[in-house]
Amino acid sequence: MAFFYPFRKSIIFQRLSQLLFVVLLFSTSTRADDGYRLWLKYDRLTKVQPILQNLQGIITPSDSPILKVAAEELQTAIKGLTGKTLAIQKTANSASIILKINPSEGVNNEGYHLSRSLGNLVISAQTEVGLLYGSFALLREIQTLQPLEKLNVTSSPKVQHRLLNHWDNNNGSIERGYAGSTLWHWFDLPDVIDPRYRDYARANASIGINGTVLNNVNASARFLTPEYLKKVAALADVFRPYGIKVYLSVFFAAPKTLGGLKTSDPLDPEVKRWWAEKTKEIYTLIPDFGGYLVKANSEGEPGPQDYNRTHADGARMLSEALMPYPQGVVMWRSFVYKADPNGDRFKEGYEEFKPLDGKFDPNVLVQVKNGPIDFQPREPFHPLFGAMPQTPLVMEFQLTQEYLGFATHLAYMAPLFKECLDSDTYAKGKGSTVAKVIDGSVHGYQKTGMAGVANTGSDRNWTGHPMGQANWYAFGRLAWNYSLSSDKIAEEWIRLTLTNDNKAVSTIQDMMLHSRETLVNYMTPLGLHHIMGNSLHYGPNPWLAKNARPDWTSVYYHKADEKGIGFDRTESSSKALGLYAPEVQKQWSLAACPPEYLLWFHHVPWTHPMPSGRILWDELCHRYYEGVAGVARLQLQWDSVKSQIDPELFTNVKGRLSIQHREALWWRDACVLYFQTLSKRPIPEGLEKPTRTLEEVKKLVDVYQIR
Ligand code: BDP
Repeated sequence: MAFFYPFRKSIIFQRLSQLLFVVLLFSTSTRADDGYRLWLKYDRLTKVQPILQNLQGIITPSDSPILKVAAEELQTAIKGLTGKTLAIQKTANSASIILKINPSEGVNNEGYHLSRSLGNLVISAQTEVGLLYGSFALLREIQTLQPLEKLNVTSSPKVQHRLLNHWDNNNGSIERGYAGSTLWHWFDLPDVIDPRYRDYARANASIGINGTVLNNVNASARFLTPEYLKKVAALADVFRPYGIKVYLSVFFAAPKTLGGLKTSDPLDPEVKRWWAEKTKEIYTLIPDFGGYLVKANSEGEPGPQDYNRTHADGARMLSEALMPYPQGVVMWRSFVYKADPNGDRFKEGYEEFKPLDGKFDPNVLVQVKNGPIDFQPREPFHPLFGAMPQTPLVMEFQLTQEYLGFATHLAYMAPLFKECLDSDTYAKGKGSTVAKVIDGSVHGYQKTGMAGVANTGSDRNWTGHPMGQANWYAFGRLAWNYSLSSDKIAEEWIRLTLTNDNKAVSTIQDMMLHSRETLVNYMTPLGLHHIMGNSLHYGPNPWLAKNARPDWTSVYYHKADEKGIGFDRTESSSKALGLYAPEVQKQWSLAACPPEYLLWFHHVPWTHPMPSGRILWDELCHRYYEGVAGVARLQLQWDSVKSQIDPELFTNVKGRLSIQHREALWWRDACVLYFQTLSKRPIPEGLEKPTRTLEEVKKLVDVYQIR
């Protein structure tokens, strides 16, 4: 026995170490996913298609910075996905991924064509940047398990300027940012280049975003100092090989505050000279600088009206400074509104900008928020779309969830974006959708653009809520091609980011597709809007009646009284509905208005009959309750996919959903109990009564408002 003992011991030792190895192996293969890699994970495929197995090389026509980036991305991705290292070469002698410039390829200057030729996968485009986009598109095909044998994809972006707008400040904070602080380390730049800048550029290029406005629209003049311009130039250098241009938001009064001039009057020759010189200084450092974004005479920002000039005069001052640089544009925002207790904020952007149509230079685009008020969970499309035939309009969406539960609530926003883009303006008859206004096909705009206010920040997973990444992804995909459907984009994102398991994919897709409507139900159903927490814009606050401005209260918007609820925007009151084409007016008239938009346009009695057969009050209650039930369903669905999701990511989303459920109840109780003080009607039968009083719910809001 004694003889065998050491032997047995060594067997046990061997077995133990084998076990340890397996445990280690297992724990690395299920290593927690912190979300940093976004939709560019490139984890090993469980089944590798034969055509991929046979690949040997990547053929690229040159090693220019853009093609180097494209080839290296392909190389890294294929290595991760299949385990094979492909050699980057100039000529093909075996099955390869071939990058090919073809000046007569039937795509536009950023488009691409993907095909298979024998054992090769071919990416062809008219330009290098087209090849870069094609490379990412090919990887998307591979990652989402599309059959490569049949590869034949042609795609060109429909919109030219596809931009993220960062509302980032030079002190590191982000206005309305919920995912940490700014990505840009202003104090370290230009000497220290955070590798994350490159990953940011990769992520954007992979979805076709080609520009980034680095700083807040409430801009600091500091970004125009020589010291900061060097930092901006350093970022531009990192982004350039990814086809991304940098832009800056500018502070209108900079000639005075930074330049020491007596005025910032846009017609003053000294002021014009100052901007011309500043612009020249920028282009010396950044030859492909994209241009300026301007918020003027809005929410206290200075602007041309301080000098009795118009927005067109202000824009001209900058467009003239940019004239020598053909790629530079001015994006002038239309988000303006006055503090008029008797007015209707809905109309103000329209009333100021419509008369200026035709008065802007050709290198100016007017940037319009998707809706007339402010990034609400649901808004009708902005009436300026379709009303500015001579002025290119940039669409501005908000990806950061200022009014949609910050980074805590799950709200997949592609359906919100699509709802606006697919709306018909009837500007030139049926089919003149907002999307077709934006892409220039309705009015023949020469310049086109779409902007998304970014939801990114320094959080390791970029967007705080892991599923918030899908909104960044969806924005890029829709800016490239607004015809894509919300469910197709969701499926892509899930397969790239979370799992390729078919059952889990369809469950998560269903969650995503219902999430926004669920949120509308528990926050602002039936066309209610802007009834959230004061200034913070979080949580319910429908009773808010006093503030620095009337249009910063809730009662201004819901106008609930003992008779009924809703903002009458018809002929008999604010007349805002009259800003739309007659066909649109008809579709939102009281007789035809879908319930989703009812209280946007009409003040209706609590007993108003609804299509469901209920009276309005009962319908309102039902929607609030349905919102809470919807979140409970999201929770169950998420629990059901647990085995297919990385544990860290699963727990993160699960925790956020449980907050969302608690807060949906908070919204429901707050709104139902408050509106009940006016409607004086019971909670409909079949719905359990809130277990707390209105006073108790009001206290919750107070806690959130403490600064
Ligand atoms: C509002 C935000 C505010 C922004 C403003 C804007 O509350 O922080 O500065 O929009 O878009 O939604 O200019």
